[in-house]
This record gives sequence, C-alpha cells and structure tokens, in this order.
Amino acid sequence: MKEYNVAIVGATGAVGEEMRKVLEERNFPVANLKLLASARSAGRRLTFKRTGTLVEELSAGSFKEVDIALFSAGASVSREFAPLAVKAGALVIDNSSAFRMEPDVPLVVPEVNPEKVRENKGIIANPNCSTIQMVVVLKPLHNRSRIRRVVVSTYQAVSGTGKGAIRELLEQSKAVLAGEPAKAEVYPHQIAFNLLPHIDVFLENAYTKEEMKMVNETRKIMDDPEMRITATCVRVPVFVSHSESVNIETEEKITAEEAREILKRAPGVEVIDDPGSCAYPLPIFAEEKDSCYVGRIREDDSIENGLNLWIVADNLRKGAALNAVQIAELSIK
Ligand code: NAP
Ligand code: 3JN
Repeated sequence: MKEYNVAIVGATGAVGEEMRKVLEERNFPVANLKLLASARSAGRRLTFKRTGTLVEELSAGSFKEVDIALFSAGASVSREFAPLAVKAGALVIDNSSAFRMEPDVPLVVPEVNPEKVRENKGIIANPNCSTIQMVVVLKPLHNRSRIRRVVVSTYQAVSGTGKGAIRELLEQSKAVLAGEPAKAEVYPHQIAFNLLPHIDVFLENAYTKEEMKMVNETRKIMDDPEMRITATCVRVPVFVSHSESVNIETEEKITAEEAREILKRAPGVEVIDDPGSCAYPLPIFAEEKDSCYVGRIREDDSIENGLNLWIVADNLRKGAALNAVQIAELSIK
C-alpha cells in the first residue's frame, strides 16, 4: 500500500493533538509525520505510533516532500502558509475558515458531499464543527424532502476555543468552588457555572461570525443557496462535545417515526431516542466517539411540516480532526 508524508500544522493544539490520535487509530498510511507549530513549541517531543517526533517551527520551507498537510493553526496561518504548501506539491486539508467560502475550494463532509473532493485545486476546506454535526444529520432528511428552513441553537464546549479555554474552565471551576474570584482571560466573562451567548466576533448584522458560518457553510455543503437558516451560538461550561437544538421545516411531511427510521440508516449517525428510559444524546457520552448522535426527535406541532432534533457530537473529532482525516482518506482512494 502506498504511504504518504503527512504534516500537521498546529500539532500542539487541541485539534492537532486529536489529528495525531485519529491518524494513528485509523491506521492512515503515514510514511513520515511532520509536526509543525509556532516557535514556542519547537523542540517539544510528541509521540506517534510509539515513536517520539520533535515539533518543528512552521516556516516557508516546511512542506518539502509533504504529500498531505492538515492545517489547524487558525485562519491567518492558513492564509499565509497553505498556498506555500500547495506550491510545494502538498494537498492541503484546512480546518480554518480561511478558504471555506471560496467558490473554487470544496467544503467537504464525507457523509454529505464526498464527490466534491475531486474538484480540489490543492486545498480542501473542513467546515466549522457546529456545521459538520448538523449537516450529517440533516442531509438524509433533506434527501427525503427538501428542508426549507432551519432554526438552530448551539451549546458549544470550551474545547472549541482551544487549549487555553480548557484550562480557563478548569481553573475558574476550582476557584469558584474554593470561594475565590474567577479570572476571565480567554472569554470576556466567567464561563464556569455560566454560559455566554457569544462565539467569535459580532458582525454588523448583530449575529456572531460563528452564527453566520453555520448559515453560509450549511448552504454551500447542502448545495442549496436558498435554504433559510438562522442560528444562535452559545458557549457552555462543558469540556468536550457540542450540542444543538435544531428545528426544521420540510416541503413534505416527515413524521417523527419516519425521521427516526431514515436516521437509523444514515452514515455517521446514531439515534439515541428513548425518553421513557431517559435515553438521549449527552456531551459526556459523545466524547471520544466518532458518530453524530441524534435524539428527542419529535414533530413540531406549531407548523405543518416541522421536526425538532437534538444533535450531539465530539467537536474535536467529527467536528475537526476526524472529518479532516476522513477527507484525507477519500482523497487517496
Ligand atoms: P489551540 O489549542 O489554541 O492550538 C493552536 C495551535 O496552533 C497550536 O499548535 C499552536 O502552536 C499553533 N499556532 C498558533 N499560532 C501559530 C503560528 N503563528 N505558527 C504556527 N503554529 C501556530 O487551538 P485549536 O483548538 O487546536 O484550534 C486551532 C485552529 O483550528 C483554530 O484557530 C481554527 O482555525 C481551527 N479549528 C477548527 C475547528 C472546526 O470547527 N473545524 C474547530 C476548532 C478549531 P503553539 O502550541 O506553538 O502555540
Ligand atoms: O468555537 C468553537 O466551538 C469552534 C471554533 C472554531 C474556530 C475557532 C477559531 C478560529 C474557527 C473555525 O473553525 O471557524 C476559527 C477560524 O478558523 O475562523
């Protein structure tokens, strides 16, 4: 089997670490793994397949002989270095928002639009984590009857903001429980024992950038620019796994029972929906798992063809690292 030289840009981050784990778990055919980060981490030793590898500082020359570069170090790093990686001959799979809405960059979720991988010109974009878990569940329903409108509210874990935010929730929780003041550095307010209706920056239309990412990326991935979508994104004091309350309106009626049957057969989806025994998707259950979990499936009686869904997935895995590695797997097929 052919093996590939792979680079992870942002290898020391929350997503980069998960990428290393997923590559190893899925036995991706890696010939050589290059771990790239900022000067702060250069020289650190990380393990891949029981072998220690030194982290190198990212530079213009980092991509010599790299076949696949998985980027996860933020949009400005991607904007500067992804074109250099492509020039050096690598296929870039980018986790940032830098190229997602570029018309000639495929935005791919393997369960939804795998065919788009072939259209790449060197860069394939990985969607935002909140978008990914929603479209994996909505696409099979959309195939049955077009979804006209989506109303989504998210409950997003702090790991979506990276390692600094994971530390902040831990430190603030300890401080509050010890009766001491909680220091807020990563977020504008205390996140422990609280929640913040604010993810990414506010835009002129009063929505946040995270909310508009969900709107625009969903339309692109579902290939339906007319789909009406509105989002409210909320940060909650959970370490891992994003949860979403999703209300949809379809052109034809889909009963709750039929939706359950469709979703049971859908790739990447697992239905947990037995309210009688308190069975519904939970963030702590989804952590470290690959599926998008859906439950609380019920008809919305306030409109003619409406459904309510509760969707949970590990934001670092399906929301980022796993989706990126699945794209890499598709692209070498
Ligand atoms: P994180 O835990 O804060 O890690 C950031 C990583 O980027 C670290 O490895 C850091 O290296 C590296 N980095 C930062 N500045 C750099 C520079 N100038 N040159 C080279 N490396 C640099 O953040 P994270 O949660 O892993 O997220 C990283 C990025 O992934 C985000 O900014 C976002 O674009 C993307 N992301 C996407 C999704 C998604 O929804 N698909 C989800 C989460 C994140 P040091 O350790 O050396 O500082
Ligand atoms: O906040 C979350 O839960 C997901 C965060 C994603 C993120 C964080 C910083 C920068 C992104 C993203 O993937 O859209 C970006 C970005 O690349 O713009």
